[in-house]
Amino acid sequence: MTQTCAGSLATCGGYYTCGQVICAIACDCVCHGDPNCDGIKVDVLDVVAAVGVAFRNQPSTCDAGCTPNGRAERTDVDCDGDTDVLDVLKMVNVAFRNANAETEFCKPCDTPPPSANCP
Ligand SMILES: [Ca+2]
Ligand SMILES: [Ca+2]
Repeated sequence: MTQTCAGSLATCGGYYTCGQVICAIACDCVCHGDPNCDGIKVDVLDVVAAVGVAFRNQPSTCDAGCTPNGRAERTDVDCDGDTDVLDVLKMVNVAFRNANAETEFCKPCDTPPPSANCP
C-alpha cells in the first residue's frame, strides 16, 4: 500500500518509509484480531480476551506500527476505535461460524482507527 506523503521525512515518523512523494506504509498488524498473538485467528481464547475488553474493563492490548494514527487495538476488529459487542460478534463469527477473518475484520493499515484506547 502506498500513500501520498503529507510532508517531510520527519512528518512520517517511524511509520512511513518516505520517498520524495510516496510513503510506503510498513504496516505490521499480525496480532490484529488475535489478542493473545499465538498466530491462531480466532479461537475461544481470543474471544474471551475481547469479551474482557468489551465488558469487563480489561485494558486493551495495543500494537504500534499498525496504523498511521500510532497504535491500534488488537480487539477492535471493525476499526471504529473501540472494542465493543460488535467486535465480539465478528470474532465469534470467525471462531465458531466459519467466517473468514480476511473479509470479516477491518484492516488497520488501510482504515486507520482513532486510537482513544491506545494512547
Ligand atoms: Ca489467538
Ligand atoms: Ca470496534
